[in-house]
Amino acid sequence: MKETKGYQLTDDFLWGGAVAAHQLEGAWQEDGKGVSIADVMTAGSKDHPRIVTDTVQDDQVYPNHWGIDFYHQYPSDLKLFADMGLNCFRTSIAWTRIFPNGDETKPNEAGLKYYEDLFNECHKNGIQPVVTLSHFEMPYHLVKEYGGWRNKKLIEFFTRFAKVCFERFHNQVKYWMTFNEINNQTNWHDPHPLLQNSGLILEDDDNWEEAMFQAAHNEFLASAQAVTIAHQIDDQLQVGAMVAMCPIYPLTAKPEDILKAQRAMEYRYYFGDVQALGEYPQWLLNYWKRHDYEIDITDEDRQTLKSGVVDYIGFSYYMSFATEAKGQTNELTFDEDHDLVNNPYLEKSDWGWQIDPVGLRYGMNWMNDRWHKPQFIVENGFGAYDQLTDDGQVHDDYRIKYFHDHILSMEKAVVEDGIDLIGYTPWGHIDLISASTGEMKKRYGMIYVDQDDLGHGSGRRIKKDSFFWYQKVIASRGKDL
Ligand code: BGP
Repeated sequence: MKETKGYQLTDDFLWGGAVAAHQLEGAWQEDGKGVSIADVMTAGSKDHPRIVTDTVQDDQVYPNHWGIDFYHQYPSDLKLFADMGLNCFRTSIAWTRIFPNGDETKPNEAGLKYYEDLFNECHKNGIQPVVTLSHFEMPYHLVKEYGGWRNKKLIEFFTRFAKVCFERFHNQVKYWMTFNEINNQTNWHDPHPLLQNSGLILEDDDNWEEAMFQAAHNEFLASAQAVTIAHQIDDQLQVGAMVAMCPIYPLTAKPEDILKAQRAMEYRYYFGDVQALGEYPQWLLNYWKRHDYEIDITDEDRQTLKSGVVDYIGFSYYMSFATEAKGQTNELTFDEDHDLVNNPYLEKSDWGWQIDPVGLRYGMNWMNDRWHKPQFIVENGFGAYDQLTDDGQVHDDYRIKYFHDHILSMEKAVVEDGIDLIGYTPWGHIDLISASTGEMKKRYGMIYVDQDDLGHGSGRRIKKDSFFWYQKVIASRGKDL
């Protein structure tokens, strides 16, 4: 390991870990929980996205049904997190535990009680919960009955859910986020990720992009209204956006490549413009016109967006992208399937994710220049095939190196560049189900969970080498890297 010393961050800096309800809780049918979109996604593989089946079928594997059984094991898991030194813990509330179908008017008390107990247990362990309202899941009923987020009715359902949560948990949870990685719906054009982000199942005659813009607009409205409601309930509450930040570099200094990369950034991050600045950028209005898209946006909508701008920018950071102009293309689009090129300066994970600690600092500065909001790194991490060795341990020095380099880069952004950063919660600090593959074998944790892709195994929790390393980092407030 390199012996680099980091910068010591202030005492109020939040050091945590991050998970999402459907990737670790399991208990998919307990205490009145309804069926969420995550419950109808089967396991996939590295190359094949997870498949959505209309109803749960006996011959398919649905890993979210069992997760890592956090639903029952959270008291002992939280002790482990406290042992690691975490002072915050990012998780999400499964919408279907509170409103099983999504369109009820009365919440499910058993679901509320579960999260109340969970958050109490966090505080008992000196850990403050940080909560995402919709992390890649929503009631499946809202997809089937209403067509997902393209339907404006969902705004009412979501804000009711948000209000119930703020009212019940405002004394336990200060930092909230509305939609996880809201901008990831621009990435791929097949139905699966759109379902994950916006509950859209595309019909043959749908224009995916127009549907996506409309769904995103409805999510923006729901998010902005949630911000306003939260502040009315308790002016101490902080409600953030959550974007997936993967800076997009031009492959070369050729002006067309630079323009292409700039346009790709505009396209991928306009979500932050709307949520942080409260308005759409002009290029996008022009783009809709050029494509004859009719997005339903009223003057009242514009007002809602302006008055409900977020308090901070939560973001995930795993990698950077690179792109190049192909032919005459300078259109404002970016599609991971066609526009990504290999960056020869970077190494990749086993899943092809380019490892780029410098990109974290670059991305933070880019967002700071543009949105002028405090930031919160709510995901960062390294997915790998970990091995439990004969000594019963996991020697994950590759993960320690990844965290070392990224935390150092983050500290430079804070101390040298002056970015206002609330905290850092590495992704999946305990092994859980991968969102993209539905498998266990893509592991991010600093705590190993003895379980395979089919849910077999003892479920035992084992501290990896990275656990002890991160424990030291937190204890020294980021200095001892
Ligand atoms: C983000 C999601 C998480 C998470 C992470 C790692 O996109 O917010 O839910 O899973 O990426 O991705 P994966 O699990 O696909 O490796």
